Amino acid sequence: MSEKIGIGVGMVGHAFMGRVHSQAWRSVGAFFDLPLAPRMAVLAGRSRERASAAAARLGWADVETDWRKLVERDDVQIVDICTPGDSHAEIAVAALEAGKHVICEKPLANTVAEAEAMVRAAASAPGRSMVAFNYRRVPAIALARRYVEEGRLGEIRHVRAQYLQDWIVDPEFPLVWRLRKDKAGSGALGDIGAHIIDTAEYVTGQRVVGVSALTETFVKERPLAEESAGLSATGGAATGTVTVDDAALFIGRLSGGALASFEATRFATGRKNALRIELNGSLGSLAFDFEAMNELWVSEGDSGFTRILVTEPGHPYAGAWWPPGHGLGYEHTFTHEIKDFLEAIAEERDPAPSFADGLRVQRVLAAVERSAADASRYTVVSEAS
Ligand code: SOE
Repeated sequence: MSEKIGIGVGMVGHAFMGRVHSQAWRSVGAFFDLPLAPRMAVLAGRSRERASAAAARLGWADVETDWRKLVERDDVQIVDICTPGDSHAEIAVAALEAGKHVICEKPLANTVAEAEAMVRAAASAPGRSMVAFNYRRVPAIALARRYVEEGRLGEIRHVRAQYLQDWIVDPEFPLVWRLRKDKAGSGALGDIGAHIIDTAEYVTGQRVVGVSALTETFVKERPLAEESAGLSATGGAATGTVTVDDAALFIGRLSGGALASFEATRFATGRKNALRIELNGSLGSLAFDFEAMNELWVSEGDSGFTRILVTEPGHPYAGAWWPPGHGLGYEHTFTHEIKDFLEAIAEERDPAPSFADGLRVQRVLAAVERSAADASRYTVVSEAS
């Protein structure tokens, strides 16, 4: 085994994304033979008590209560941003200017202007930067891309992408930060729609070049959140206004000529984390659903769909883990992301998806919002009663 060079990591935020990133930093070196050995140097969170408890539980050596202190530390070479979108740009730009490598949760920022500032900072900084679209690192999705690259589907005509969740169907579910425009930028659109835009672009190798959209906020008032952890929360009697979309539907054209449809909703009762994509090409089709994430369905010729269990040693990432058929979970996608990020740093090349890729997705999100807000793009058939 080659000699490992240590690299210090500082992570900002320790909620759902912080927990899953910690798991990736902890386990990546045990499963992948990497040139760099990450050291979990410091975790930043505003409350010392809560950050210290999280650091002890998740494996971080030290704690800061101000992310600026973390960014300045000499034992930190990588800054991992796991905060809501309203702080991404400020932290990322400061970290890049301090010469650090940066990995940042999605969507890259809350606005196109912030994302552009991040891309500018990344372009002039020595550090490498990556936006954390983890679903690219699902073995079945990486295999789907391989099939498209090999030409096995022929010319791609249709892309059908959906991201379906149901965790806010209950109108009494509180107004957590993901339902506030000032914190999250947008709702289902940016939180999960961003993932399917990136997944569609990644798998097809094509860019979204135009969209037409509808968005809706079904529940407009919710109890204010008192406590929240991950996607669970409790609220009180006071209520507040939901300032983001609950669902976003849009159609689009891709740069290679494919027609695409996208649906992002947190109101798909019964669907928990159904990131789905189907591609139809001139020679074949592919279908994937994250709720059965170890499977890829493929149709070549006129065979109809058959299932591939994506757990063979030759499948992307799979060989590092368990024997065939034993399967991976959500957390592994983050381990793969960290592995790819560390390899890019060691090889002095830009990782993918880059901040520029994140900016492209941000521009699609903004175009969807513009389209949905433009009544002239919507043809009324009859007035809703
Ligand atoms: C909530 O919708 C959420 O946690 C997203 O924020 C994540 O990006 C997605 O992976 C799972 O769902």
